[in-house]
Amino acid sequence: MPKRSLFLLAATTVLVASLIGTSTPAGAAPTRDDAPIGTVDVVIAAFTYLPDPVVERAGRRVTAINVDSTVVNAIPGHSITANNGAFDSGVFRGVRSFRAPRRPGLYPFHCIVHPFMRGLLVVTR
Ligand SMILES: [Cu+2]
Repeated sequence: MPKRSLFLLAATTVLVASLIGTSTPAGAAPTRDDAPIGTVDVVIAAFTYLPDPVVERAGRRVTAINVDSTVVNAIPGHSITANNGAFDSGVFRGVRSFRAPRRPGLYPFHCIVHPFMRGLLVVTR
């Protein structure tokens, strides 16, 4: 892995940890469905979807953060688009949410801007 990717991964990890850390009061059990703003299910960094695969329960909200595309760089937004059309985040910068399919199964997805970006959403009951 190139040094730059490692840096981005480390920076992303810190970012996600701080987001999750501030979204859940101490001692409270997090509930994914009623997740407050700040809970992230998918991170897009260095043209990679993390984690791989993404796992979510049927019909739940999937929240993604794109840390690649900022106002100070020229990287266009990314999308999380199901290969079979079951969901589509649309192209976005920053944070975007969409609904996981209601039918459990394996949903390969890609970025419509960068077709080489591939991921898998595992939808559970
Ligand atoms: Cu992309």
